[in-house]
Parts: sequence; C-alpha cells; structure tokens
Amino acid sequence: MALKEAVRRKLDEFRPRTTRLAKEYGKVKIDEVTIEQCIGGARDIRCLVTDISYLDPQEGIRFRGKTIPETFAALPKAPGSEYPTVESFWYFLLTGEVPTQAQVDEVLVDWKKRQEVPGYVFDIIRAMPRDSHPMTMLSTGIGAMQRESKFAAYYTSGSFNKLGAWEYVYEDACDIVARIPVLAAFIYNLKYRDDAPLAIDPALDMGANFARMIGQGDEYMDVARMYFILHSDHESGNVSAHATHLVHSALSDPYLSYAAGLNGLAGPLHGRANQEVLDWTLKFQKKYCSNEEPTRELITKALWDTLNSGQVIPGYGHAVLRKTDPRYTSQREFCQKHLPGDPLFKLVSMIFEVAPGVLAEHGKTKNPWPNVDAQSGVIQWHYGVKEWDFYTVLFGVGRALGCMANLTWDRGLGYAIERPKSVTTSMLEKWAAEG
Ligand code: FAM
Repeated sequence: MALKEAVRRKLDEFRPRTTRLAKEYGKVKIDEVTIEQCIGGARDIRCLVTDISYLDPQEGIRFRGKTIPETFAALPKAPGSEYPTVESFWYFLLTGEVPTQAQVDEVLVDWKKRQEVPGYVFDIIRAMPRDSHPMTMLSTGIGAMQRESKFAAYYTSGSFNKLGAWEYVYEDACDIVARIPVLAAFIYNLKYRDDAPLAIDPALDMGANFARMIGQGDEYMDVARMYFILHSDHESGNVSAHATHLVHSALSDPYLSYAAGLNGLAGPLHGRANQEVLDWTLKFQKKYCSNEEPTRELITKALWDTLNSGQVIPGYGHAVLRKTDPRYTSQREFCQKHLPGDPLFKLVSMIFEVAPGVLAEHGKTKNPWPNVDAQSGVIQWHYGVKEWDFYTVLFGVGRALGCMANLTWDRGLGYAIERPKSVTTSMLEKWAAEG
C-alpha cells in the first residue's frame, strides 16, 4: 500500500527532529501560564504538537500548510466534480503530499475493503431507544466496534513494540475513516428513513457513496465531499481532537479514543453548535417572520433576546479565531454559487450582517465573527437533510479524518501519556498575593 509506505517514510524523516528537540532543546521555554489561563480552560497555552493542521487566529486553518482554497485547488478531484475526493484529502492529511490519481485510486479500493461495519454494531444501535440522540448512537457504534481493533489485539499479543505500534494505529485509523460514513448513514436511515437498507455503491468515492447511502441525489455528492473535508481538522486543542489524543495517550485504541472525541464533539459549545444554529434560525423564522419578511431590526431584536436570556448566539465566536472562519466563507461561497435564492441562506446572510455588531456591542466575546457552524446547516437543509439533530454526526464523520491522522502520527512519533499538573485554589491565591 503506497499510502502506508509514504507515512512510514514521513515518520522516519520526522522522528530524528522530535528526538533532537526533546533531547537537545527540551528545556527551551515556549510559553508561560497565567492564573487566567489556568482557570479559563487552558486557553492559548502552547503545549500540544501536531503537523496535520495549524490554526492562525487571523487567517484560519491550514491543512498541511495549505489554506482551504489551496487545498481544494491542489488535490485530485472526483470525476466531474469541483471538489477533491475525501480519499485524496486523507492521503494528503496523513503524508503532507498531494497524491497522484493512481495513489488516490489505491486508497479508494482500500477503503472499499475496509468499510464493512460488523452486524453486531447495527444490532446494538437498533436496540437503543429510537429517540436517542444520533451522536449517542454514533459514539456507541464506534465504541462497540472496538472489538475489531488491530491495535488492541497487537497490544495484548505479547509482542508489543513501541516503534512498530503506529502501524496498528494506522490500520485502525483507516478502518474507522472507511466505516464511519457507513455507520452514520445507517443511523440516518434507521432514525429518519424507516430503516431503509444501505445502498452501498462499490464504484463510488466516499462522499458520493455517502450521498447514495442516505438516499440523496448526485447534487449532494459535492456537498458531502466539501463538508467532510472542511470539518476534518482544526489543530489539536479543540475538544474532539484533544479528547481523542488524550485518551489514546494512555494507549487506548483508536476506537475508544474516537468515541471519547465524539462525546466531546456532541457538546453545544463545540460540534453541536451546527444543530443549535438551525434550531435558532428556524425558531426565529417561526416566532418573528410568520407574517413578514425577516428584517435587520427583527434579527437584532432576536439576537438581543437570546443574549439577554443568558444564552450564546450559536455559530458565532471562537476560542482561537479572531476573524470570520474561512470554513464559514468556503461554505458561503458554495451557497452563493449553488443556492443564492434559498430563503434560509438569505436569512443566515442577514444574520451575518447583523450578529457581529450585536456581539461587539454586547462586549463579552473576544470574537464576534461566525464560525463553521453558522453556515453548514443551511446547505444540508437546502438539499433535504432537514433532521438537524443529525448535523453533528456529519461533523463527526469529517472530524474522524483529522483525529485519525493525528493518532497515527502521535503513535509514530511516540508521544507520551498526557498528564498536565493541577494546582489548588489556595496555591493560586498564594501566587496571586506574591504577584
Ligand atoms: N454568544 C454569546 N456570548 C458569547 C459568544 C456567543 N456566540 N461567544 C462567546 N461568548 C461569551 C462567552 O460565553 C464568555 O462569557 P462569560 O465571560 O460570561 O463566560 C465571553 O463571551 C468570552 O468568551 P470568549 O473568550 O470570546 O470565547 P471562549 O473561548 O470562552 O468560547 C466558544 C468559544 C466557541 C465556546 C464561544 O464563542 C461560544 O460559546 N460560541 C457559541 C457556540 C458555538 O458556535 N460553538 C462552536 C464553535 C465551533 F467553532 C466549533 O467548535 N465547532
């Protein structure tokens, strides 16, 4: 498999760099910690390493050094499509190299072999109450599949070797990214399509096949490709990526680790914000616009009502970004091209015109600009995926790409078990008094 060999080559190149940094420059300071950061969610403390993506507060995300437009432009496209296949992006995330079409085709064939979800996983999800949240189902499905872990089997085999362990993480990572769209589609069909059978098409790439599996037409194929790529990675400190990394640092296998990541992604301040955005926007329409067109005045009032009731404006603000999220911009450009007249898109655009000003006047958030979640739901809604409690599952399918690429590299570079130090409030008070 060319991809695995490319990852091996890359890891061999990187290992001496990591070893040298730790051994020769281990004591060089790169940050210091304030009481505010200690109490405030470790914001901005530089203490994680990843080479998969980097998030600049002003510019936004770069995947392997490339901005979103550069990434889309560089990678081989799906046949007849403006967007790259998810498979080509996976190769790129894992290696930092733009694959040839032949290398992409090899990944495509490989994923087809790996994509079968064991029947007992479906049975477990079927046994859950049908009104369980789809993220609970997704996390349960990934956790249940842990039985299949090649890394876990290797660990218990008695021949565990620290240097070779990444190969088994790689195998699990590839299995998970190939299987999670099937699992997600199963959940969608079970909950919203009367348990319709999965129409897997072996000839199609992942994004196109996902569209087929949930009963969508060809026009949804690029939506899926774009969505999964845009949601894949946002460096290492966000809750889902960090939870996945943290749990795996104890040598828990990738299934257990990503189930933890998904549980974090399910939170309303993180991945579930996309569901909250649609919910907020539709409630706004129902409450304020049943008889009239939305206006800037009505939106301003609704935003203030939300803030005054102590809630956050979903889809706005970010822990790192200080500008409009380029993932928002990318999806907005898609909407401008493909659904410019959609009433919900027009409303979301009007909110974009008003919300930053309201949030700035409110004066709390450090970033009044929209993030990825403010724009993603409207596209799904337009194409007929209207069950918005499913939107975070779509995020989880995409985020698997980043989390699994990161775990492969974590193990390949032999990162240590994570164990930051905690202190007590009295200690903080003592240091505060000492200045
Ligand atoms: N609406 C109202 N208040 C907000 C706000 C928003 N959209 N964003 C931040 N604030 C408040 C925040 O609650 C905090 O208030 P308190 O001091 O009372 O605790 C204050 O502004 C300072 O927060 P911050 O430093 O600007 O942001 P944080 O780094 O603490 O939090 C977010 C970052 C994303 C959790 C926060 O902006 C938020 O809650 N946004 C709405 C939910 C959302 O869209 N989440 C998705 C983020 C997305 F990128 C993702 O992970 N998928």
